[in-house]
Amino acid sequence: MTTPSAPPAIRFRDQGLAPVWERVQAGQRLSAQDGLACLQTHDLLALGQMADYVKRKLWGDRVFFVFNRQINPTNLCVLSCTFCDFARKKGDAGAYEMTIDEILSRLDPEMHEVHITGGHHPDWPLERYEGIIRSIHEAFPGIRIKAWTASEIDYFCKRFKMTPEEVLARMKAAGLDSMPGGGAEVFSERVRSALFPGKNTAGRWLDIHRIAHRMGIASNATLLYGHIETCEERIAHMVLLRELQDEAPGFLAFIPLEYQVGDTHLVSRQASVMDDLKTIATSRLMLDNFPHIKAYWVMMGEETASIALSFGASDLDGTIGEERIAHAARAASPVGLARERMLRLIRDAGKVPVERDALYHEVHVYDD
Ligand code: V47
Repeated sequence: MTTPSAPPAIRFRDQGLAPVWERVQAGQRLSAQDGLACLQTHDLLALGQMADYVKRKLWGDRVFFVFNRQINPTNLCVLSCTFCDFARKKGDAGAYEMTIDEILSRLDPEMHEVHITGGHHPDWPLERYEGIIRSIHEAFPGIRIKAWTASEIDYFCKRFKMTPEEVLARMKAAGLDSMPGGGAEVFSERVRSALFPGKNTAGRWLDIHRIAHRMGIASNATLLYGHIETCEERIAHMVLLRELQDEAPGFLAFIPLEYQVGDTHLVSRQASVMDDLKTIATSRLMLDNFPHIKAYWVMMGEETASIALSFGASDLDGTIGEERIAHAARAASPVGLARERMLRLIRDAGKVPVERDALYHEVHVYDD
């Protein structure tokens, strides 16, 4: 927490936002109706000022990032989600499986996080997934391991006839520190049955994160937006996450993931920069119990992510190294960024870069 800054004098073009601002200044929780007013407004600058006020109260000018590596151990997947360009079936061109040695060769002891997620492999045993965590933990004890989405945990439970508690206890004993926020997509039965009918329900995703938090495993939460979902569904998703965070705290960051059109073409064009910034700002205002909102540069692009740092975002994710999920859908961003480029993105936005680990422990403040 930093010293609260005085609320800015906001000139509203959309007077519908004025009562929202009253509530934000009074520190009151926003309703779903308020969230909709934010997401649907054309008064982007007023919305951004409100979200920036909340972000500054929490973190001042500081913006977090991590020197990390993303590992996607396989793209073989039993699911057939219609938004995904990454998954392959056995024998498909481009299908791959990484060995543990290949995974270890991508890591460097200077890193502070490895983010691991991949396809739901048709026949890897649990020991293979557990072995990935254990081998990394043994070879690089200083790297914090953020691995397996709730979707993957749900898949392990079904395949190996185990409870989430049993699977998570095995992973934790092997060296798991936290869980990424993927697999949440949009908490809407309508969208689930249209786009990812084989995947976990919203209730199951939330249950697994509840269990993880109670076991002392921190996690993140995502929202896949910019396809067939409605504004109401985006807001309902945020409300469910906020309720879970009240009940079983443990979320570190919320990450809106901009759908990459790629070859799946659920819609004809990518979400606009306006939509990206409104989603970031609205989530900062709605998720009053989440420490961080992450501007994921891989999917929204570096330029929009840098602007998002003045619209409520307090985290840029990391250097990543070799991202494959968004790039399978032809994301225009680079596959990784050097630490110096992260620093420049944050400084160009007039912010102070803070390097962190996966659990948001500070590693270095670049305030010189
Ligand atoms: O769950 C798949 C999404 C997610 C596409 O926790 C797509 O710190 C856009 O969860 N366009 C995996 N998105 C990535 C993820 C993530 C990313 C960054 C940080 C964190 C974190 C988590 O990627 C999947 C799915 O929602 N996805 N295909 C696509 N075409």
